Amino acid sequence: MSKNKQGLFITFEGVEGAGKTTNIAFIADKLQEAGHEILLTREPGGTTTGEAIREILISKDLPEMHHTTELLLMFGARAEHLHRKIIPALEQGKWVLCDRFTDASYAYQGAGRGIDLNKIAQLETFVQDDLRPDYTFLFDLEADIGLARAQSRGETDRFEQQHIDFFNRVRAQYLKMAESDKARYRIINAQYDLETVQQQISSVLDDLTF
Ligand code: Z5A
Repeated sequence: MSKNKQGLFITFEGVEGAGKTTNIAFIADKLQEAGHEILLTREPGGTTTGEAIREILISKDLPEMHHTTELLLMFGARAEHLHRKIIPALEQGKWVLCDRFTDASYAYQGAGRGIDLNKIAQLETFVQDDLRPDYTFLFDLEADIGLARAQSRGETDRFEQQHIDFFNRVRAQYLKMAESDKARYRIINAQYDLETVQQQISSVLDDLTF
């Protein structure tokens, strides 16, 4: 998809409340200190159109959405994000740190909603061609602990209202993907306190020879 990719594409995944948002900021600071130019972004969202699609996706005020619609909206926002933001940044040599990406579609729409993973793979190829993250940090913790952390912040969104079984399937799918692609995935045990989690992150960053 991009023959001129010079930067690195790093994504962050996990069940809700796992600490992605908190720790991406920590990682961005470390990488900037090391002299890298960073683009910090998120999915669904990242562009004006993508953020508008995000509002539809997380809204509790709209009628129940068909699972196929949800999947296609995720990939619609992703196409916009890739072409307008991610690919241009990678071509400029920036390191793109993205809070969730296509692995979330496999975990939530695939394992969570029950959509055939092969259909998601077809969309992945259609929208991304051969572009895949270079590295993915999986913040792993038991789904009920993550949900409790997320809920302690206040109002829940449409996804956070799902049954715990849904999030257990999401977590299992993430762990399966991490197991099958050890070169790309780095698993962070996110059940510990923030300081311990950030020690793990620092050691992964050191290993990746940043
Ligand atoms: N989604 C999808 O279905 N398909 C897709 O393809 C994509 C997304 C791309 C919105 O994503 C929804 O979109 C998401 C999946 C779906 N479902 N939901 N909900 P999102 O990434 O914006 O939403 P999120 O996963 O819910 O983010 P989050 O709840 O903000 O989680 P987080 O970023 O991993 O956690 P955090 O905000 O950093 O931390 C949560 C709280 O825990 C906060 O108060 C922290 O201070 C606290 N925290 C963090 N770390 C710790 C530790 N170590 N100990 C104690 N407390 C901690």
